[in-house]
Amino acid sequence: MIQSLIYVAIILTIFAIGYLVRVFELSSSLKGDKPYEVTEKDNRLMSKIMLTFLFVFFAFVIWNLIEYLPLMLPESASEHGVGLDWLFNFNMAIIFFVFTITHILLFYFSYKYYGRKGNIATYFTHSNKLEMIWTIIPATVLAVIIIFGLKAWNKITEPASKEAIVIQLYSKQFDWTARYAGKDNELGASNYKLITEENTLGMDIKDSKGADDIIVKNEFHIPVNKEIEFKLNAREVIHSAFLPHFRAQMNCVPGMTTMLHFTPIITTAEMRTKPYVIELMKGINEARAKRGEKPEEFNYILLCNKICGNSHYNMQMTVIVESEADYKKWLKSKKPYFKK
Ligand SMILES: [Cu+2]
Repeated sequence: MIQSLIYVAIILTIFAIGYLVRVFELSSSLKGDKPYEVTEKDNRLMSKIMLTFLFVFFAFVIWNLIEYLPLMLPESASEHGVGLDWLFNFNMAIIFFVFTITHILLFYFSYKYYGRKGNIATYFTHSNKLEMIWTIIPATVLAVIIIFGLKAWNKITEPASKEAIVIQLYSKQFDWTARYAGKDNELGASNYKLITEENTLGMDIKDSKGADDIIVKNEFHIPVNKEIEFKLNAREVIHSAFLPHFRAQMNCVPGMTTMLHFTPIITTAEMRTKPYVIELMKGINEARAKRGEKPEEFNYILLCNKICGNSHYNMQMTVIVESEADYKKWLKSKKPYFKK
């Protein structure tokens, strides 16, 4: 009801503005004015507004940088992520450089060359020099970005080494399950037709490879400096495994297995002692305290990055990176799924 009233109010306001403009036009024509004629005075005023906008706009950009840069992700916790961060910063540097130059030119020129009577712009139909400049420079910059980008992409998606620890990340509305391949480092077969309340991943009990598989919820552990290969699956809709601290993301698609591999290089405990992370958590915990929530410690996280339904926002799993010894101890404390 209120919504339809709002629509009616909006429509009536538009009509009212239309009539006001008409009244203004009629009164001007009675007075003999030409309301739509743009005078040099109008142009001068506009040029000053343009110049003012340039300064206000850049002040806003700088404020944004100061306000939001401290909320960026901490340094990459994975080996390939260091290169990805470099590529990201390289892109941002180019964007920021071009953005600054073009905006200064755009608004400063609008100020300097505002329309004056008798002022005629230089006119030419063709310039080879200009064509060369705006073709070769962007083409070279784009080629460099694409070559570096492809190299980075191949690093994440090429087949993992044989020694990589295999972990399945199984996504469904709205949680994650991790399955470790166990001693044989091979995941047992599974089939969606075998899914029951007990057997949520649809594991095939006849496949001996699955006998040592370990299933964990809520939190999964990985050893530092070891390559981890993730095999990603989804039950019903497309989800996306997003590990922001490791600069990794891959879609989880029903009916197929997608893959992703990386090597973590910083343990959870080490990351918690980094000055940037301490500062970041201080800010987060101050905000939590204001809402009456308990403080929390920094943790790596696996998120779903596809809007997959109403509880998508809370589809997450904690990732713990620890020494190999601690990881082995933790894994030992878990029983294989079939031996419960
Ligand atoms: Cu999801």
